[in-house]
Amino acid sequence: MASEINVGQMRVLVTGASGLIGKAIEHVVYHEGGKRDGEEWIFISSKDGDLTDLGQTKAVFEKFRPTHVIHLAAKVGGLFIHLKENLRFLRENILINDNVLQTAHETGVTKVVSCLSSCIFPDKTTYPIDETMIHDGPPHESNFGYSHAKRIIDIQNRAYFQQHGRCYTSVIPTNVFGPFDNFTAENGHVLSAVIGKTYKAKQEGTQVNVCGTGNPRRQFTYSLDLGRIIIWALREYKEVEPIIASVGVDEEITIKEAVHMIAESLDFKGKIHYDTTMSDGQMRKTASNGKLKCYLPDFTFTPVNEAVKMTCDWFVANYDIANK
Ligand code: NAP
Ligand code: GFB
Repeated sequence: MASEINVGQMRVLVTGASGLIGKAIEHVVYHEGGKRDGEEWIFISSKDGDLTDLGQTKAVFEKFRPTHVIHLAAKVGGLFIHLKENLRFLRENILINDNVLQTAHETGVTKVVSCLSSCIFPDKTTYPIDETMIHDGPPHESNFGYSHAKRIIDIQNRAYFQQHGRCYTSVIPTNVFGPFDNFTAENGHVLSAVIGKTYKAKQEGTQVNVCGTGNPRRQFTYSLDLGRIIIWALREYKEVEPIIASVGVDEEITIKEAVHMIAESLDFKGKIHYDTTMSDGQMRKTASNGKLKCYLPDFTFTPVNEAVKMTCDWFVANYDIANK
């Protein structure tokens, strides 16, 4: 399925722009020359309107009148908040996505790029996973609420194309990290949570407690790299079907390797303790970026150790404003 897109005068609304990926897109647009002539970019957060509420969503679209939308707004978090709040992840994300996509359609938005996640793929599968496999079996139990809500975006995109010819599409990131992440121990994803915990342990001269065995494997993608890909997708990617936006399968590392990169970046010399009573979550979800590489053969990802170092440096330099 491919649709014609009219790129020229664009008023781009970025929902969820105060978060990790929104901040990365804002950086690319304003500090890497990402903004082109004829483009206007609008970055909004929940302060501009609660997108779980249809009336507030309509008011946001009436106020900003976008022609294009990058839809990032979502209830997001690491493994441990998912384990506690599957229902909330399911309901809030279903509401946000339905309100945004339907309002975009009703107000004539030409293109929407939404974010899925590699955790939504079937848990029992063959590797590497690719874009054709999203609906092939149940997702991992730890985040089934979020995963089903995200899968429905893909169904909605196909339905908006079938019934209305809309080019509403999605990208599928793997684990993302970078400046402006959620560094809290309770709700953060692994890299940001462990950065926050390691920094604190260094200040207090204590050990770092890492959850689980450290054996699960993840593909970690730097938020700035993802921001560049999402902007490309908004302008150039014409398929309704999703595209995996991630470092390649060869870049996959264990949690333990990631923790060691953090310790090195923060110059932490203390003890690292693995609490094996805590969940490992999904052991792997290795995803192929082969489709992306066909479209963008020259795209280079920031090596994970360099990106971890830059994120640690950002955290230390911005400790006062970081969400920790
Ligand atoms: P994030 O840092 O948690 O930011 C979430 C954003 O959504 C914030 O701007 C937040 O606004 C907004 N938001 C939440 N609830 C809202 C509501 N009811 N109404 C309006 N806005 C609301 O998330 P992120 O990591 O940047 O993720 C962006 C997108 O990428 C999400 O769709 C996520 O599912 C997807 N994704 C993320 C990862 C990852 O590893 N982080 C991986 C794969 C996919 P406030 O700041 O005002 O609350
Ligand atoms: O990033 P994360 O929370 O989520 O990573 P997922 C979880 C993995 O890191 C598990 C280990 O193996 C944990 O045992 N881990 C170690 C920690 N220490 C910590 C810690 O302090 N905090 C956290 N959070 N983990 C998420 C999904 O899965 O992937 C989301 O739940 C989202 O839906 C995201 O899509 C991209 O990679 O397991």
